[in-house]
Amino acid sequence: MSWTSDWGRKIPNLLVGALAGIVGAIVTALAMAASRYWLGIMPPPESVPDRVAPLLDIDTFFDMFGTYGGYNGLKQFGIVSGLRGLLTAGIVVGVLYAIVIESRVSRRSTKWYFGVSRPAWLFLIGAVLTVWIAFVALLWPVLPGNYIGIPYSQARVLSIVALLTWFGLFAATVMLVYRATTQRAGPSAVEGEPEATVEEQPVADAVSRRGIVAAGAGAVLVWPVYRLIERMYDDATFTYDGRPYSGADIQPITPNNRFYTVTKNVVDPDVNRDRWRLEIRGAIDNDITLSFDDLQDFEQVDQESTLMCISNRIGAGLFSNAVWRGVRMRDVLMAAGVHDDAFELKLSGADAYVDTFGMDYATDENTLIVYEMNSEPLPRTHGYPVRVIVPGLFGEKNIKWVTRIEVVTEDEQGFYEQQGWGPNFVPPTRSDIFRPRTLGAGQRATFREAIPAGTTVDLRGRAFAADRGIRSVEVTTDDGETWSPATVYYPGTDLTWALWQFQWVPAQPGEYRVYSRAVDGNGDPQPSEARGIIPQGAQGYNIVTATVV
Ligand SMILES: Nc1nc2c(c(=O)[nH]1)N[C@H]1C(S)=C(S)[C@@H](COP(=O)(O)O)O[C@H]1N2
Ligand SMILES: [Mo]
Repeated sequence: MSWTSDWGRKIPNLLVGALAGIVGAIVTALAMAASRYWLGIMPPPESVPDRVAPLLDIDTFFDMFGTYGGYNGLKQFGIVSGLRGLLTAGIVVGVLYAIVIESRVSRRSTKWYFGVSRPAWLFLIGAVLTVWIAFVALLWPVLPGNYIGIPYSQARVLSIVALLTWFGLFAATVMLVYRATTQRAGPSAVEGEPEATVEEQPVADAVSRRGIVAAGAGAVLVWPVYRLIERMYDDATFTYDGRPYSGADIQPITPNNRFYTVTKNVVDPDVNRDRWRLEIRGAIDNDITLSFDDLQDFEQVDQESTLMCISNRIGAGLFSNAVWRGVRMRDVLMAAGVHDDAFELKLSGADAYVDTFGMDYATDENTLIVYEMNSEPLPRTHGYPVRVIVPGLFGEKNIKWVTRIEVVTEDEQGFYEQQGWGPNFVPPTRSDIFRPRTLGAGQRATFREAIPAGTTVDLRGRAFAADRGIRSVEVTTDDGETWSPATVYYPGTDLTWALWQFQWVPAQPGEYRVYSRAVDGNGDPQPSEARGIIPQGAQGYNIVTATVV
């Protein structure tokens, strides 16, 4: 009976193929984790979800938050699916490899290196090249990401080489594990021997023994993979992504360790400042590449300005205020010589996050490239060593860990804009109440504690109008029947929030609806109509229900 028609003996080979694939996947996972950890290269379980996230529309994106447990749950789901996908792909390729190498054609064909047949070699080479090219094409926009801050143009090459190395390593492992496990003793393995002799080898025992060794080796490698992933997990953004600055003790300037944080990353960049470069490219006369020291050649400015996320609900804390130190974007652009057909800036971070803003903002004197926050080097989580601050636009546009600024001549879309956020990224004027302590947001907030009638309540809140400034704030305690001026005790500047205060003495027990309205520096009142955060940010009153007893 011919071997190839005997399924009873074929199945062990398929199992060996699957085993080789699993070991290949584990070895590859180890290589990927090590490259990510030490070289900052984004591996597919991270880069594929990152590439796909902007392609989802906002509703799907938020539905997935619901399904997987918020942004953090979704990020974990992405990584876990990636690892599962790697394992599945490993098994599929391993089994296909077994089918190819054990085929009649393969057994009859000449052997190439390592005594492995030509068809088997061609299968692996073809698979590696196909998958590599497909990944380079799919991941093209995120390939310049590098979490230790290797400059943008080098990072793309590095990522492409890494993909080939990982896939090549996978194929080599499959080949070697398969070969070691199935290698037959005696002359039958030698090229040119008649096939018949192969059938006579009692291979089953040897196969199972070597298979156990290979499985053991694979299992042992799971440990370092696990340890590396665990170390990165400790470093992950899960503990702080989405952290608001809220509470009854809000200060004019947010301390760095309480500044709100939003990041798309599972593990944020940890940029090496000496290696870091800022590349200015695109529709300019002179390409410029700035080191951290080079930045200091431009005039240094200090600027207090407030940053707010587009998904900050009314009354919620995804906004904060700091004093930033850096240089003006327009000074750097001046040195580069921007062409007349410039349309907007396309900015990229070390994490391959991309966003854009128009030349009006790019050349505004308030748009900065900053390296200090409240007199300290930028914290890692806020963009160390350098980020962009663009007052007047939502937080999304303030690129952290910035590595590249490209002047483009056509409209391009950023990470979140692709999902359908915007197109207007100018925050509407808003105000809210943070003291006494409140629960909930928007129109459904309440004071946590009941208020005794006749006592003086020290109402405090924030008001923010992007780069338009706050002219005044009024308060109502009777659901808009009457409005009284609040005292703005911290006016800030046109670029910051203002903090206000109002002494309220409720005379009678009952339920009250308390809220504020701000007027911006242009004299325009804050919009009264409620609007959700999708797609252009929330607006409306922060209506707090007070129970007076
Ligand atoms: N490189 C990079 N920049 C980024 C982001 C990011 O994920 N990566 N998130 C953006 C978003 S959505 C917001 S709201 C702000 C938050 O900045 P912060 O964490 O310093 O408050 O950074 C923006 N810049
Ligand atoms: Mo954001």
